[in-house]
Amino acid sequence: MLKIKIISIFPEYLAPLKLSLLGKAQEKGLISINIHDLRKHTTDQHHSVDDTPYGGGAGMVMSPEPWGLAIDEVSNDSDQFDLIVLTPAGKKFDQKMAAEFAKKENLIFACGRYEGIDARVPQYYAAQKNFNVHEVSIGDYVLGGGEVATMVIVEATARLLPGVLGNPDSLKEESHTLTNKDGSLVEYPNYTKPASWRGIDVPPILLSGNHGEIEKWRISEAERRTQALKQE
Ligand code: JET
Repeated sequence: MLKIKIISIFPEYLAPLKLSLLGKAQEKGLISINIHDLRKHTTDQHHSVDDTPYGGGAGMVMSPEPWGLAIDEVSNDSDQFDLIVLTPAGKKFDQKMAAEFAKKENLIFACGRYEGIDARVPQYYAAQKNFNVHEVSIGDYVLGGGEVATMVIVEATARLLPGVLGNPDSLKEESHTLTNKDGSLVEYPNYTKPASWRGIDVPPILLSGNHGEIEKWRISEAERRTQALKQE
């Protein structure tokens, strides 16, 4: 079973992880998701999690102490842990990375806020022999914090685990259609009944029953769409 721990100063922000596909997967015992409040690991009067940046500049930086205590609490010395730090400066998340995360035993997500987490936190855990540290971005934009990015990665990862999807053929289908020879994402257009809707007909080839020709048409449509996206 994949065990996921998420550390955040806004644990309620992650409530949607109890719903739908991920909620069912937890009920079935296929994954566990535990959310931890960073503020519980503060030791000062005001429960502060941030401080002014060394070297000056605007904004605040998250202090290393609560992060160290929180990560130590959700880990141990005997198991292997992958620590995922969400940051716009990280490696871009994709389907391949989701498949790698889906093979792991223990994932810990660190949701930073403000101007970010003290850089010694990922550095420290990267030096621990039972930790792999991944600085990951979900795209080139800045979020208020890592919570939404964490939900994206958890959802994309969990649906790849055996038993999580109701219809496992959907995954097989994806592995054929999602990636072309350049490794970029492609999708063909989908249609269902009625055959004619508001004057628009479903492409007749899809009603022909000729599965060879349908497959060829879908591949060419997917390639056409991928090309069109590349034009910008
Ligand atoms: C993000 C992820 O904005 C994103 O991530 C959340 C975030 C916001 C502000 C600071 C921050 O710091 C992380 C850090 O790591 C060492 O300091 C993270 C945008 N695309 N993907």
